[in-house]
Amino acid sequence: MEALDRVLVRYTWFVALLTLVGVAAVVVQLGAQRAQVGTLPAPEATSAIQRMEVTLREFKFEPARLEVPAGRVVLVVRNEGLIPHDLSIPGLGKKTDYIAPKKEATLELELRPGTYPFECTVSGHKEAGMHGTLVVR
Ligand SMILES: [Cu+2]
Repeated sequence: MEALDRVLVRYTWFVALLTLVGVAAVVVQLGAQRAQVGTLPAPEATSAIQRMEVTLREFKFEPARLEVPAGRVVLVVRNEGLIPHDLSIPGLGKKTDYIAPKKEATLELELRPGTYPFECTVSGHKEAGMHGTLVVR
């Protein structure tokens, strides 16, 4: 019987040791998670990217004049017309794909101060009024 007691005591110690190791692992993991949360980018870093919207219709851009400070801009281009259109800014070498009615596209722009004309490249649309000006301050 004495031998069995000794085995039980040893087993109890073993279980206690395993439990301690387990608790220590959880504590280390929680600490690591907190450290990760601490390294998330500050909100100011993302708010520096401007967002601008322009709507396409037959045959105009709304608004036709866009003004924005220099820097990074995401231009959201939404087609509220009845046929496909696009938005091209030749001075920046940027252009959306043709956008189907009720769909939108985005252009990510890195803008320097200046004046950049934009237009729809579908044949005849620019002449019909689909052109505008992007002014970067
Ligand atoms: Cu068009």
